[in-house]
Amino acid sequence: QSTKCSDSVRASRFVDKNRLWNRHMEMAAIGAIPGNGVNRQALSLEDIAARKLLISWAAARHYEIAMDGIGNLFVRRTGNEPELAPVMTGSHMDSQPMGGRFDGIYGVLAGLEIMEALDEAGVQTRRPIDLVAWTNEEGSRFAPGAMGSMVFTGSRPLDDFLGVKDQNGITLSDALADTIAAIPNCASHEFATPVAAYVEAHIEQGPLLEQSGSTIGVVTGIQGFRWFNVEVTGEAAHAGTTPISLRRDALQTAVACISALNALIREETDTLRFTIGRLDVTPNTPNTVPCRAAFSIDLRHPDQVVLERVGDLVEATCRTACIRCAVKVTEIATRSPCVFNPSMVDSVEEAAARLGLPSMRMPSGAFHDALFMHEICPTGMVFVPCEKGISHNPAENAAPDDLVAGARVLLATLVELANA
Ligand code: HGY
Ligand code: MN
Ligand code: MN
Ligand code: MN
Repeated sequence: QSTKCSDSVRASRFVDKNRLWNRHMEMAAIGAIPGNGVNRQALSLEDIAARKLLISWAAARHYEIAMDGIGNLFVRRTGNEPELAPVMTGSHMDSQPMGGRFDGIYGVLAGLEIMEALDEAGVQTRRPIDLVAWTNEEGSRFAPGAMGSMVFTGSRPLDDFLGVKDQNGITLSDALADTIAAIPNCASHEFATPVAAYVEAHIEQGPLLEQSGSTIGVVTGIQGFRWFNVEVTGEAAHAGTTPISLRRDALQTAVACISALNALIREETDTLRFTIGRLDVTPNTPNTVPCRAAFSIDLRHPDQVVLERVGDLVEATCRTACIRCAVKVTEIATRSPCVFNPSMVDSVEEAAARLGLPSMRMPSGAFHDALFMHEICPTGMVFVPCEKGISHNPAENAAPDDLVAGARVLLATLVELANA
């Protein structure tokens, strides 16, 4: 083994299981909800508190801290050749409104943990190592998700998102300004700075790893997705006096659209993922015929051809189902499936092998910021199991031993890349 390689195995022993677990519990106390869950939505007071906590830990180690124009938070552990492009790791700290204690935050805390382990092992790397906490990966408050990594990588301009409103009518621009103001004296970070390689650690959010008995998921790629908003406009009317034949009932039309879409989806194989997670009704009272109904569509598949074919049928299907209303279908985000660079997949697999950890290759059903980082640099992911594959649910759970194993693989992978 090269000295660097044995360095990474030796340093991986400094990854501290208790420190990693206790930090998860400290973070989980921010926005805690019943059932061991968290509600820490993007750019909320809870997100700001989590950012401040992360900064306090990073500042204690004298790492450099910076934030870019969409609030992505960067922590740098410098290298012997600081002018070189860094290797980067990270994930997100924002959660679903009924989220779990590990989705996203694990990748951020594992990234911080490996930096501290390298300090304690006295290991320096050629390249700097950057940790990033991406803004708004979930897209639950401000849709779509992965805004931070989309803007950083240049996939979408910041201007596309500044006017997006949450359900209380607050714009992303205002929430972002409040977040940046709450974290003063933060150095600024540019978009699209060079990155030598990116590796993200994440819980699998599915059952395959746990079922297989492997500890480490060597992620081979991420399926593609298309997000749509469907807005139906009808006419408000009195529930008691208006005959059915005269109604322009937006909710009835939305229900008709949804059943037509379900009929379309039933023709497809079960590898297609189709979710209507949000339905807003206006005025949302029992005795007024709804004048507006809007619903979300989250469509995913590993094959771009299927994603295009089915996604392209959404608008026509809704139009046909319409009953005397206006229907507006907007595609708010899309990303083709990605297959990670084979050398990155090998790096993660070899790191797990060097550490004697059982691993299996697998695709990701969930999207991650890695899906966008893949566009600008060699990218890989390390999965660890989560209990029964439950995620986006307060019951989401992971075992301390698995979390530390994933962090050790992350360390060993990043050290190799940072010395390449
Ligand atoms: O929706 C996703 O795939 C991610 O968990 N936000
Ligand atoms: Mn996530
Ligand atoms: Mn998620
Ligand atoms: Mn993610």
